Amino acid sequence: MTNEALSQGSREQTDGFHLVIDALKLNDIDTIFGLVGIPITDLARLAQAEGMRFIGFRHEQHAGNAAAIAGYMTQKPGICLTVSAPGFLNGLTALANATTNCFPMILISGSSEREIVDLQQGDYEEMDQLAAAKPYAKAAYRVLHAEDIGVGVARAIRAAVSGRPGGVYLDLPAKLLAQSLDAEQGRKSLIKVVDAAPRQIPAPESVKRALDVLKSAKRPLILLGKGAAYAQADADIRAFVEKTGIPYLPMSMAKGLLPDSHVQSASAARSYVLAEADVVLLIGARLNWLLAHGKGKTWGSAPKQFIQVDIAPTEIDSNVAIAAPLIGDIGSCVSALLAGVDAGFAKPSAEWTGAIAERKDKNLTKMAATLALNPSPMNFHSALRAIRDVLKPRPDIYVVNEGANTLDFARSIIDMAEPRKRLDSGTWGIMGIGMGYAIGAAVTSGKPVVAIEGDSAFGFSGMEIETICRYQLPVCTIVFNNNGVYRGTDVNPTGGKDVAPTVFVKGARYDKMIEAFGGKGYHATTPDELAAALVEAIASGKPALINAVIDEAAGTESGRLTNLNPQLAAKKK
Ligand code: ADP
Ligand code: TPW
Repeated sequence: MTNEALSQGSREQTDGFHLVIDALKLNDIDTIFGLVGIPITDLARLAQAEGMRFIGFRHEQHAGNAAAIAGYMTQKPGICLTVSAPGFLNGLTALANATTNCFPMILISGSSEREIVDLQQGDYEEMDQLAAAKPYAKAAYRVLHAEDIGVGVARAIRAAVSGRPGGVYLDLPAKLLAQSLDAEQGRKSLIKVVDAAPRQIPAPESVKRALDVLKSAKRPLILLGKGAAYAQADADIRAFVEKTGIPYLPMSMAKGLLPDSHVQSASAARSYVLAEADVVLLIGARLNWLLAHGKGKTWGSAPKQFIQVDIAPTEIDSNVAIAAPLIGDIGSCVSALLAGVDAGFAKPSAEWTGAIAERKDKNLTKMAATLALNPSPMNFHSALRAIRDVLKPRPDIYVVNEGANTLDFARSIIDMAEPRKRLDSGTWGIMGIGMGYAIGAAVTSGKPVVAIEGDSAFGFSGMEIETICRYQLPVCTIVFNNNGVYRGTDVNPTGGKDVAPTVFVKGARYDKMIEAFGGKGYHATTPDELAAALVEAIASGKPALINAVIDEAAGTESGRLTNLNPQLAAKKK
């Protein structure tokens, strides 16, 4: 061997595996949520060896949901790592959900041999993952050469968090991970992303137009969406709401941005304010199905003008005409609006705020009476009253929530007092986010999590209670057990052996499931038992599951969304 070859051989080498981890770490990413297998097992091992946290799941969808919610909480992309084809597809649901909800995450999947995949020659877990990811992701990239890993990771980070946040797919073929490269050259190829989500300052004329429309209002209303919560402009948003004195409505994940007990919250008079407002200022909320597309009966007959603050210009006019679009990041837009609230800005009339207060009082009194009842078996209201009372002095606790009735009732009964603490089914009304979000929130924050789950909703991610036990996370899951999807009372009209499509095993003991993994199970049949179990579970800081037995006849089909079910147009003879 020549001297030159010797010195070449002794030069430090790196490889694709190391470069991926180095690139993530260089960008302050410290956690990977994933599930191992060919070709990424060593990537997970290496991440751990290099000081990152690797949280292993039982199904990729939940790893992806954990990554997405970590992204929402931190404004840094959450990372989900999966194997090829089936693992990738399992993670893709979470990626699509993240994109739909505007949460920044990166799905990194190993993939098979490009040459074989592209000629469709039948490789192990063969699939054109890049093509499959594209329609469901904000962006999708594939890296073929080790020296491009730095660029690939940098582009993925920037695409995930800049502008409207979303899910990004990064395809890493097996061959890439094993490629070796001179270590120095490798180091130089990495990119530390500078100002990944730059501020986007709104145009002054747009700010003026928005303020002019707002000043013209007789019955103004502010709608806060989860984009406003994501933006972490909490102090300015609160200052703007309070300085203007305008009543506001939080969308479900914006609850807590201002405490739900705030005097200006119009939540308890929601239908009234949506119908009666004449100028509506949307901050980080889309006029999608959750807001009846900004039209129809929900919005009343009086003419309405919308002002919309959003980072995505194409969101404007998506459903109805927007009189004053304000494009920019919410922090910059709200601070510009706040600066424009001068002495000449009149607070809303006492007639408007008084009418809202009257409705609120009436509705809250009615709700209090319903909540005070103690039916046996428990219903959604009495169970949620118990949970509400335990959570009230603990605003630091994260609340994860999914189901139909369980979601709808918990959203209105459980008050939130801190921003970004309520994590739920979001834009799609998806079932299956429960344990993934709970794990993501607990791992990211180190804070306790209470997951309030319909029994059907829980089933989608229930196996992840093993993950919760394995990492000893402070997560208490409460399963609202009413024996089925929505309720448990349907019968098979044929009298046949199969139960009705909505019905589960009656009297299931979900609490026994967690005991299999060393967690603490509770069986609660009354609000007192439920409250006692929850107090103990939270105090322990350990994994727990409460099987809360709810009247199987309580609740309605699809909860609040009964009207979205298409009706049978014809009856078969
Ligand atoms: P909700 O479901 O709570 O009504 P949506 O998810 O429908 O909220 O809307 C969130 C909106 O917020 C999206 O249109 C998104 O583009 C926008 N958004 C997200 N982050 C920011 C930000 N930092 N600045 C401005 N707009 C943002
Ligand atoms: C991925 C459809 C909406 S709500 C729901 C289903 C199956 C469960 C309702 O029963 P649960 O709640 O959880 O017991 P409750 O409080 O009414 O008793 N698949 C996906 N997402 C959705 N939304 C569905 C199916 C659905």
